[in-house]
Amino acid sequence: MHSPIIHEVLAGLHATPPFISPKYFYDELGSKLFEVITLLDEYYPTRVEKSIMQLFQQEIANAVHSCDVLVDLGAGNCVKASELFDSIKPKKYRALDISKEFLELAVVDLQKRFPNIKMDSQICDLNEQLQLPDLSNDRKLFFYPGSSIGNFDPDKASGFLKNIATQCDGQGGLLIGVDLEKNEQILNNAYNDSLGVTAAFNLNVLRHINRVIGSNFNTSNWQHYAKFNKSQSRIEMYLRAQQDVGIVYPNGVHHFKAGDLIHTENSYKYTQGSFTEMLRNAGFKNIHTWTDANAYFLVCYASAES
Ligand code: AVI
Repeated sequence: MHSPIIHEVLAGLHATPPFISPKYFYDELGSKLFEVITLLDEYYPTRVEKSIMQLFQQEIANAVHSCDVLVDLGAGNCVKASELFDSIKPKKYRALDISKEFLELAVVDLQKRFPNIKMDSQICDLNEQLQLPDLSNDRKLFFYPGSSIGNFDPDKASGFLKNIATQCDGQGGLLIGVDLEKNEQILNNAYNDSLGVTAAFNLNVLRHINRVIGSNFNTSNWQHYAKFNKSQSRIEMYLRAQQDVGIVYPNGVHHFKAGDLIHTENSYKYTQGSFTEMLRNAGFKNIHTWTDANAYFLVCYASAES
């Protein structure tokens, strides 16, 4: 019998079309590769989001008003949240992420720089129901930057936002960054960078899967493929088999033909209107929005208070 995790991964590989959950991108190397992606010329979201956060720092702080605890959903290296500390002045900081080693090191480092903010970390998979031990009475500012919301399908994204609105329990809110629809070439370039870092990030998922299920994927047999799907308004990322391959795992083998695709990620792009409507439908009462001069990216503060 396979463990539930192995079972889940194998079910994805045997599905039509085959898929691997994007959560498997973020092992130690994958988290580092993602950090490098955020520095690439073509990958504008991180840079543009940062410029919006800086330009409107005071307006954002005024909208947020006060914050007992900053709950960082998908903290990564915690840099983005730390850039809010001076203006938002949280009393506590809770960093959530799926990648344990990476997160714990980042929080230890951050605590040294900000000794007056109480900090802790929580390993969690945001695909599962969110639980926040010990924070039930605190006024929370949820922070979900980087357009990670775009990696959920819209139904799942709605459910996630509803869950956050419920956790706010009538106080505090959500500060969130969302990538906007734009020229297709700019979108395609952002996921097909000239240094091949996104390709390495995508291929690395196979190394992670080998460790998780004991398979023998060879990254040199696979190629990165990413393209904007206009009708769904999303970047789709795949790994394409370059030749016929048989993947061996304990108790089985799975054959892929040359040209077969494994789907690894969707990255949905929203319009300002479609996203703010989603926030309202989730139960948030007041929505503040900020964008850049090119309208590439949107930052929203969705307040749970009327
Ligand atoms: C984490 N997430 C918002 C990134 C995105 O743009 O969808 C992940 C990524 N995939 C390829 N490049 C970056």
